[in-house]
Amino acid sequence: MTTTSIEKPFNRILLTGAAGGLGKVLRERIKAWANIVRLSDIADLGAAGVGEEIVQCDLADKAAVLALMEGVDVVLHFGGISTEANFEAIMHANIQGTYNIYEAVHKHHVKRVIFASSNHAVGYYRTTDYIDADMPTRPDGMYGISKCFGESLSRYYYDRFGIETVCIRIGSSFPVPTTRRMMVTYFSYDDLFELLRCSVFAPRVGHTISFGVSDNPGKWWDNKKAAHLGFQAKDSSTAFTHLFPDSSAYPEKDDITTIYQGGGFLLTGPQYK
Ligand code: NAI
Ligand code: 15L
Repeated sequence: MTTTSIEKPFNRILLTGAAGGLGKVLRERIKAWANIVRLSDIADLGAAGVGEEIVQCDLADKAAVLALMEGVDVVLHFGGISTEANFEAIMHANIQGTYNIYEAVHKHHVKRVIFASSNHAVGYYRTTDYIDADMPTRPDGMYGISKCFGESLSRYYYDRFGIETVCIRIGSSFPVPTTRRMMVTYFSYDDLFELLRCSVFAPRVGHTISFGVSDNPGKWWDNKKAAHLGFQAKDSSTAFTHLFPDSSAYPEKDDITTIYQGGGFLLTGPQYK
C-alpha cells in the first residue's frame, strides 16, 4: 500500500511562547503550515504530538536559542513576559531574549519572523487619538519599551540583512472582552490566526508593523500601512455588546486608565511600586 503525504508550505516552523495563552491556541492551528512544528517555552509543554518537536529553554540563553533555530524556516516569536514587570525581568526575557532570537535567525539564514509586539508600544496615545503604524512609539512602561526594542531590532535586521519581520501590535487577544476597554482592543483568536496567516504567506512583507485588532467600533488603530498583508478582520466586539449593556461610548470615567490607550498598564509602571 502506498501512502501519500500532503505537501505543506514549510518544513519547520518555530513557535516561541508555546505554553502561553496564545501559544496554546496556535499550537494545533499552525500544524497545517509545516511538516514539523517546533514548540518552545521556558515552561513545560507536555509531550510532543504528531508533527511536533518540544524544546524547553530560556530565551535569554544565547547558545540554547542558537540551537533552537537549527533547520527553522519561519519563526513566530510569542515568548517572553507579557505584562508590566520590573526592568531586570523584562530585560532578561524580552530584550536579551528577542536579541538572541534575531542573532540566531541571522546565523541560520531564516527569512521571516512574526514578532508578537503589543499595543503597549503606543499605550501613551490618548483614547481620542487615531494612529497608524508610522506615528512615533509612545510606550506605557518597561514592557511596552521592550516591544519597541523588538520593533527597532527587527527593523535593523531587515535594513542590514534583509530578514523580513511583521510586528503585530496585538490589542487584547482573549476569548471574550472582560472590560470596556477590551471592547475597543479585542482581537479574536480567529482574526489573530488570519493575520498570522497573511503575515507568514504574503509574498513580500519587508518590515511591517500591523495592529492586531478585530473590526471593533471606535477602534484607535488604522492598519492602512499594513494593507499589503491583505488582512481583513472578520470578527467584532459587537458580538459581546450584551456584556456591557449599560455603558455608552468609551471612556466611561475620567482617569488615566481611560485617558490613555494603555488602560490599566498606566497604573503598573515602576512609579507605582
Ligand atoms: P503568556 O504570558 O500567556 O505567554 C508567554 C509565554 O512566554 C509563557 O508561556 C512564558 O512561559 C514564556 N516565557 C516567558 N519568559 C520566557 C523566557 N525567558 N524564555 C522562554 N519563554 C518565556 O502571553 P500570551 O498572552 O500568550 O502572549 C503571547 C505574546 O503575545 C507575548 O509576547 C505578549 O507580549 C504578546 N501579546 C499578547 C497579547 C494578548 O492579548 N494575549 C496582547 C499583546 C501582546
Ligand atoms: C498585552 O500586551 C498583554 O500581553 C495582554 O496580557 C493584555 O494585557 C493586552 O496587552 C491588553 O492591552 O489588553
